[in-house]
Amino acid sequence: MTVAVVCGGVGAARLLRGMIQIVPDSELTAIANVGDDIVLHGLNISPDLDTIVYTVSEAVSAERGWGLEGETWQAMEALGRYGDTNWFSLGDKDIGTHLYRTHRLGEGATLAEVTGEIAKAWDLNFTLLPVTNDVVRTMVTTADEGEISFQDYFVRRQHDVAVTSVRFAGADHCQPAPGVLETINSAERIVVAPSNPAVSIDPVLAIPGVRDALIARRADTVAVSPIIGGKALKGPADRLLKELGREATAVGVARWYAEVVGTLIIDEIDADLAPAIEAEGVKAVVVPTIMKDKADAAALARVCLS
Ligand code: FO1
Repeated sequence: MTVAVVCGGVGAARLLRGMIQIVPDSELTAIANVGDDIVLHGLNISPDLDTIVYTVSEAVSAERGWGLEGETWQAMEALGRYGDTNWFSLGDKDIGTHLYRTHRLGEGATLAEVTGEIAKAWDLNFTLLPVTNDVVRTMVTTADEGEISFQDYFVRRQHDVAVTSVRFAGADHCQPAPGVLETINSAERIVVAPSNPAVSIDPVLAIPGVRDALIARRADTVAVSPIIGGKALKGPADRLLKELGREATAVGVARWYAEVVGTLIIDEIDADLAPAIEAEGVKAVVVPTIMKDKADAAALARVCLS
């Protein structure tokens, strides 16, 4: 079965770790968010793409969920000496990925081309596509400090500030990367990963043509709720949904996605919310959704395709 997975970072990477166990590489395409991307120290950093590569290749830091296992931080310490930005931690090994990406983009390669090269170098053989080769930046308006960049919000402020709105700067001028719309149009199943709807999936949908392509495929599109028992497993999705005036429950997620998703997979703990989800016109499927290991991820991936 050909499968397209619409991805943010950590939750998506964990689901993909299951997908690769049951979907042949040639039939699997991940379409990933690049709204979190940032240029720091002259380096092009694409956190969600790298989290996917490192997680699926079993190299990710288990403790952090991003970056590489067994990192050292000497380059960051050296930057600290010069008083340069060091709130965004780049591990010594991870920096190699950013150096390579920056070098290849400087040579004129597209982000999709470089991403393919990076994935291959980590022995990944499924297709990993940034949603666009162009620049889109997730921007967060805070109650107290005005608009700040996503990483400024997420890492520097540890997502511990009140948010009043989110926008995707530049999205209107972006084109989907080659293959993105074709994949959405032709995949037999489309899966929206358990990523943050407001800041990980919405920037993918904001690229012109992507939302409409998904609307046309709604019947074949399933999402996995990133909210379990009213809480996000990781990150600020629950808090953000509330601050943006939504319900921080699986029902709130169903409402958020109702236009593009025909089925929502929710955790057993939320079984009693199934009727309210179906009242939104979204079919609810109740299963265990917490991915503690590869076997859990494969089981959830199987449900997504069933
Ligand atoms: N997350 C943090 O909480 N602190 C960091 O210093 C940090 C550095 C970092 C470097 C490279 C990378 O690929 C990811 C990094 N992340 C860090 C994670 C990243 O900010 C978030 O996971 C995503 O952008 C949200 O999906």
